[in-house]
Amino acid sequence: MVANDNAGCLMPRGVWTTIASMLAPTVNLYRRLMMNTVTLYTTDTCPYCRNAKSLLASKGVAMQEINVQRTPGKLEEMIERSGRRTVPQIFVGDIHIGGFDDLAKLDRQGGLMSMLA
Ligand SMILES: N[C@@H](CCC(=O)N[C@@H](CS)C(=O)NCC(=O)O)C(=O)O
Repeated sequence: MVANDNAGCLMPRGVWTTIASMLAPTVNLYRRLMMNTVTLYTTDTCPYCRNAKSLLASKGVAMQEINVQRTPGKLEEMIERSGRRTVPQIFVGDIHIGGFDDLAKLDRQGGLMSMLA
């Protein structure tokens, strides 16, 4: 019996390779965007949140803001992801930066823009 080197596939191997290479640029772009996405957990009244947003905006950094007061479940998510209860909590991709003080320190040390480059 001849070995079937396409075992388990419905199409010849070359077709899958072609599809994978066509999708690769999109997948890489998506991965890069997700890695660099800045997420801030905030509340409406928090001055540290305002400071963090101003700092990021002054650097031209796009951010995703999650208001933990207005969005059910998000306070719990923030605490789970960061281990902290104060706002803001800031992430670059999945990397936890911390609060505003931590963000400002990272920026002073030149680390923020290099994380986002
Ligand atoms: N050092 C922190 C201070 C953050 C902070 O104190 N946030 C206040 C709101 S502006 C807070 O979450 N207070 C609630 C608490 O302390 O439990 C930072 O820079 O982010």
